[in-house]
Amino acid sequence: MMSGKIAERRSTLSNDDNSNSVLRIFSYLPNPRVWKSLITAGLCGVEIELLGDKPSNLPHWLWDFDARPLSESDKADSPYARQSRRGFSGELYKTDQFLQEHPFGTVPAGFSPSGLGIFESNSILRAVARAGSSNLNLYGKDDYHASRVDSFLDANLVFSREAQVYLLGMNELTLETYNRMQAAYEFYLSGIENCLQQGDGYLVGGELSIADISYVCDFAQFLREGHNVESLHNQGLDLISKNGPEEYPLAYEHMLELSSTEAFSSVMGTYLNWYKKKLGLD
Ligand SMILES: N[C@@H](CCC(=O)N[C@@H](CS)C(=O)NCC(=O)O)C(=O)O
Repeated sequence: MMSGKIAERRSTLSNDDNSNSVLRIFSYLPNPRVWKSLITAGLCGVEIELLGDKPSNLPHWLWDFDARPLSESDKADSPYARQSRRGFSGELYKTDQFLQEHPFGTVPAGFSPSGLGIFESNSILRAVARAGSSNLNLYGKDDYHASRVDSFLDANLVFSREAQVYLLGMNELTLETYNRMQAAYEFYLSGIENCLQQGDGYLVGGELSIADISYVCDFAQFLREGHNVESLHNQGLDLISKNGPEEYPLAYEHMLELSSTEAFSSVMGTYLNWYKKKLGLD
C-alpha cells in the first residue's frame, strides 16, 4: 500500500572530517521548500538524508526523527494522532519527540545528526549552507553580507506565507486573500527587481547565495497559480503574475536563468517547463 516510500541520500561530497554536515530532512516530496536545501547541498557538498513520500501519503507516516510508514493497525492503536493544521486535512501521526523538536509541527522537518529539530525551510537551508561553507560559501562573504542574505530570506518568508494561503485556498478565495497576495507579490517582486537593477547579477554581494536559491524555489512555487487560470476566472479574478515578465523583467529573468543551470534543474526537474513553454522559451 505504501508504494511511494522515498528514502534517498544526496550529494555525497561531504568530508570525512566534517561529519556534522549531515542533515536529515523529512517532508512530503517533491517539495520546493526542500529543493532549496537540495540545490545548496549539491553545490556545496553537504550530504543530506531525505525521507518522505508523496503528499497524499504523509498522513500514513509516523512523523518522527525515524519517520516511517504506518500500517492501518499501527494507526488504529497510535497515541500520536493529531489534528492537522496547515496544508493537510484530517489527522497526522506526530510523536511527542517530533513535537518537542518541531514545536510548530511542520514539514519540511530538518534534524541534526543528534536529532535537534530545525524547522522553517529557510532555516534548514541556512543549516545546509553553514555545513557546506568550507567547500563553497553561499551565505555571504562576511557577517554583514550574511545578515543581508537573512534580510532576503525574511522577506521571502513573508511572501511565501501569503503564497501558501493563496495557493491552498485557490478554489474558494476571499477577496481579502487575493488582495493580500497581490500586495505581497508587488512588494516582494519590486524589491527583487530594484536589487537586480544595481547590476551585480545576484541578490547579495555579486555572487550566488542562498538568498537567490530561496527566491527561485519559492517564486517558482508561486507561479503554480498559473495552473488555476480557470478557477480564478470563475471567481472573477485574474492571474496575479499575468504581466510579470514585463513588470519585473530582471526578477523573472533571474529566476528563469538560475533554474536552467545544472545545479537547479537537476533538482527541480521539469517543474517550470510548463511556464517556460507558456513564455515561448522551450
Ligand atoms: N514556512 C514553512 C511552511 C511549512 C508548512 O506550513 N508546512 C505544512 C505543510 S504545507 C505542514 O507541515 N503542516 C502540518 C500540519 O498541518 O499539521 C516552511 O517554509 O517550512
